[in-house]
Amino acid sequence: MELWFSEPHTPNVRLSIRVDRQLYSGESDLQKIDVFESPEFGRILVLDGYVMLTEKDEFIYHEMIVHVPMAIHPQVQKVLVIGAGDGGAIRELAKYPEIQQIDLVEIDEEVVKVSKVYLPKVSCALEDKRLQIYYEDGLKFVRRKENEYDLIIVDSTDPFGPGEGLFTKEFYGNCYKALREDGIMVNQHESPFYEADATACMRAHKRIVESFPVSRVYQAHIPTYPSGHWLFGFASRKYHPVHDLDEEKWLERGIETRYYTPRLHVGAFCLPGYVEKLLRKVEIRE
Ligand code: AG3
Repeated sequence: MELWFSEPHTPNVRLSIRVDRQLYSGESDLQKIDVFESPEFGRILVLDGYVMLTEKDEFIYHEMIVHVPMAIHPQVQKVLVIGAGDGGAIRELAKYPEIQQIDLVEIDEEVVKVSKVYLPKVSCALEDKRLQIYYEDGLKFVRRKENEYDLIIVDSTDPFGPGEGLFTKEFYGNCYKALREDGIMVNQHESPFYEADATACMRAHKRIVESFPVSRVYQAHIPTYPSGHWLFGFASRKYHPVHDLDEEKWLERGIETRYYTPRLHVGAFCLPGYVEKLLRKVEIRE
């Protein structure tokens, strides 16, 4: 018998991945959690029917969400990560010795538990001594924070379900406040390609532009996400995402990456014409 996992990317398009078996299926208070084993992509973490990561392509997403801001900010000591209970972003952050503290705020403890058991290659740094995990809503957590973090990484799900609050104006405003005066916020920014995703993308961009003095978007190719073309938001209180890149300094650290390079960093901010146009539409401040 053939077993396939399918995620609808639009009402008319689906991505199907052949699976060998289902390793885990469960329901937390917040969402359905599934883990599959597949011949092409290795293990796959699925929340409420949507692919969060696969072992084969997660390095692209996690390297891009972490190393881009880390190569810009001269001295990141304290980081807040919201979402990301799978630990992929933490694994990349753990490569930086200068980081002293990482606060991870994950709304669903089950995601952490399942990832620790079924996704050891992704969750391997969740025992890092610098890491403190809080199981609560990121939206509420940032409300209480002021002038505390050098970097905030928003590794959310799509803008519906448990992750919805992480795409609101209130949330971005609170992230701004929670950052130190030269802090950076990076968020997963959806895809510009299919209409519904593009709308979500524009809405998020508008709210970030209104909340931060510097706000740019960069891209990566992530095969298992809708359309394979994915965006990230770079918002900052001070630093420019390209002009403030210190290529030599980043290379000196000798951090091993498979996707990210400082050369790619610069190129990632060069967006296709139609994406620039989409974003420009919402950049005009009234
Ligand atoms: N978070 C973003 C996943 C978005 C994927 N969307 C989809 N498949 N429709 C990924 C979490 C990885 N740490």
